[in-house]
Amino acid sequence: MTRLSRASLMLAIAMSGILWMRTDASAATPPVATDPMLENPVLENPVLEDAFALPTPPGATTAALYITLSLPRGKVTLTGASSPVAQSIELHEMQMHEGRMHMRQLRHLTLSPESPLEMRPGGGPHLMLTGLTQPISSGDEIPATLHFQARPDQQIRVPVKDYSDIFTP
Ligand SMILES: [Cu+2]
Repeated sequence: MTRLSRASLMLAIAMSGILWMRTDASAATPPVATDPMLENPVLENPVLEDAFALPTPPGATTAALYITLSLPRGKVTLTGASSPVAQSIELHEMQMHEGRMHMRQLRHLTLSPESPLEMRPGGGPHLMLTGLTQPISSGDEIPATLHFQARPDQQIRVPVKDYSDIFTP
């Protein structure tokens, strides 16, 4: 390589650097709607609705808590819950197995726009308050916190309904 061509190569590299910097700087201007960056999923928080708990029979130390979680976009994982009125809140799922209802503990529950988490009595997922520090009666309101993966905690106040409000004849 001659001295001249090396110099022109260096110039070309320098020029390309300037061009690249210009391109980079223009990328910092507000992106247009077709920018693929805008189509990246945004970390949205789940929408919480219809939370309620059921009263405990005398002497019971557990209570079920139901809530509907939905999400406009993306995916979110419920990793747990806590409440000052219970030692812990477990994620449970009711499943029919050989003709009998079984309850098993889950580590987490994932929801997406296509599959919201609709907790209802009588089957499927629910939250189980265990080690209740006090009995739960209809008309009470239980404070609780839901924990999510890569999302902030969400505080909820859960009304305790009466069985007759839930199980209509
Ligand atoms: Cu349960």
